[in-house]
Amino acid sequence: MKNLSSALRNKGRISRIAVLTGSGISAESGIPTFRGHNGLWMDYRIDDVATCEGFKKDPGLVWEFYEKRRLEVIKTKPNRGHYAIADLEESAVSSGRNFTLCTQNVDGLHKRAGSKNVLELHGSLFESFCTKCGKSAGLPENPLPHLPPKCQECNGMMRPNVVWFGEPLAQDIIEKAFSSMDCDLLIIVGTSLQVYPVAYLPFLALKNGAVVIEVNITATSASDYFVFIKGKAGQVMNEIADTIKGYL
Ligand code: BJW
Ligand code: ZN
Repeated sequence: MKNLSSALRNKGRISRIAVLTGSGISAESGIPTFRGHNGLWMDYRIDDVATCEGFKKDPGLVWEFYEKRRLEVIKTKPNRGHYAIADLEESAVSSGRNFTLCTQNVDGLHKRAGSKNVLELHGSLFESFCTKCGKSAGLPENPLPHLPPKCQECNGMMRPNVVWFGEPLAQDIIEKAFSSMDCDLLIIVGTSLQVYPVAYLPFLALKNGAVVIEVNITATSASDYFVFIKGKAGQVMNEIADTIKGYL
């Protein structure tokens, strides 16, 4: 943690902290990541399950994909990485600091770990909305009786509230995420930074003068720009959070 300590010492007062997470933080809870060996995209074609066109072609298949993942997530628990971030938020906020957690994950594990100010940039496995009238509906903790589910209001077809390729991110959420990059410290955890517009966020933080640290088991193509800490999130995040707390 020497590099982190010296970067924080040079930075001075840390008033605004942002965290950006990806699927790697949930890997130690047993949830698969997307890319690479054992990633979800090895077993499913993006075009089939993560685009509007795929949904129009075979909504049943897409619902099965998300139903399976939702039911798996319900059986899992947040891990030490999620808890370390929630704990850091609590310390930061109680010391009068600003704290925002931007996550690309749809698994809800950060909220279950106690994180409060969470922006779910790519939606949630636990929400759906109607393709006809737009009405939102939560999804239960048990299997849905029929797939695809129907809207209670207009009988239209519901879809998962997740952001697929080619779709815009919710404007209010991405605007808040961009604003949160006006920070003193950004911690990136467990993302390959291959998906836009999220992959722009760390560069905005750098432009704003933030110390940017990246936690990952392997370097990404952007690691050279950051203070890179190699390790599993669940194993290193506690020490990182403790180091940061020393500078609050
Ligand atoms: C560990 C670990 C451990 C493992 N500890 N680490 C500009 C340039 C180029 C392309 C584009 C661009 N702008 C838009 C695009 C197109 C596209 C895009 O980015 N394509 C790229 C692939 C090139 N983007 C979009 O289409 C986005 N929409 C958009 O921009 O709309 C514009 C628009 C405007 C107006 C009108 C219309 C459109 C939408 C992107 C949506 C992405 N959605 C998904 C699916 C969400 C739902 C679901 O979950 O099914 O989001 S794709 C998938 O990737 C998911 C993830 O959130 C996202 C990121 O993946 P993540 O989390 O980084 O996972 P991995 O697997 O890649 O990485 C895991 C990492 O963890 C690895 O690095 C491991 O090493 C590490 N790791 N274990 C620490 N224990
Ligand atoms: Zn409806």
